[in-house]
Amino acid sequence: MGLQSGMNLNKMESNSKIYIAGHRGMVGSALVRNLENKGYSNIVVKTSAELDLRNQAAVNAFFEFERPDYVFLAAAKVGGINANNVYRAEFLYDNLMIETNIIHAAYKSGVKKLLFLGSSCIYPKMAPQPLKEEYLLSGYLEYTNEPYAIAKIAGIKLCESYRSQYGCDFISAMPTNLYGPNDNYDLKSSHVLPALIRKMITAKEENAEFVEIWGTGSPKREFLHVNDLAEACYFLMLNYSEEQFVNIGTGEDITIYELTELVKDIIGFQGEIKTNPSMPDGTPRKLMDVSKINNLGWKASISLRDGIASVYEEIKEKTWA
Ligand code: GFB
Repeated sequence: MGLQSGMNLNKMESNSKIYIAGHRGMVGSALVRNLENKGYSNIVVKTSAELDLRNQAAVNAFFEFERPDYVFLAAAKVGGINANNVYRAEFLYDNLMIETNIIHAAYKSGVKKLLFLGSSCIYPKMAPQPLKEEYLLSGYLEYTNEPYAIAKIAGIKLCESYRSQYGCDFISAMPTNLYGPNDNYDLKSSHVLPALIRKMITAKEENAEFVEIWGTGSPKREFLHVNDLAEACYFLMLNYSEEQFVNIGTGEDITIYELTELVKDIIGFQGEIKTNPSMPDGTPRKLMDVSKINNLGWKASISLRDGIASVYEEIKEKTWA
């Protein structure tokens, strides 16, 4: 299959000014690494202390002053199932403010191209699997992450609407569950994979009899290494300029119990795995249909075992705060 029309109209050059919103996060930092490795030398970043992205006036002033050519919108309030479920107002408010301010300022200041990052939780809880892009808004959302999903759906619709009304080259990408360097290891707010790695390391050190996981262990999830995600975002920035968002994933999923066994094996913990059904399972399954990005010419390349092993190598000496 050929690339979509409109490709390469906006070719990022090595000296193009590129703003990466959220550069301290797992996704943003992977984007910075990826672009720097490719020789991009004019990358603009701001910490949240320097620029509060929820502040419209501050964001407008920043875009007026810096006038970036390209924007990767990876800034977001993120977390695992528990953080999404508990901090519902913050997940809705912060994410709506961040994306609305950036997308509107990008339009006003004449950004050449913007890539907005969403999440697989935008799909209806009971959508058929694998999740095709066209299933968006075809059913009810999963309760635990409904505020986050609503914010991310609004971001998709902003990009679509600014494209259709103003002709802005704003695209959206929906990654599956991510992991990699710079992840959050706080057991209350993290996603499942960093939580499992931390729990297994601690259990191994303490010679514990078991590790407890949340929920029943039966939900299925798909995991993508963030370096693969960064490569996919770069690919889309160069090669895709259409209204419809694009799924990014591996196209393979496993149960949380199987994931726990894999982490246990990699880390070498000898004890048992116990489930805790009093904690929520969330969506039963969210497997991305990745045929669109595969047909465009991009495929994930880091296997789950290799990816987890590399994260484990990086953090095994870490002391937990
Ligand atoms: O990764 P996770 O927090 O988020 O949880 P979601 C995935 C599954 O792992 C759930 C189970 O079924 C959890 O119950 N799990 C087992 C655990 N043990 C643990 C643990 O120790 N910690 C955590 N965190 N989970 C999030 C959404 O959903 O995924 C966001 O809330 C976002 O909106 C993100 O889309 C990618 O996959 O359930």
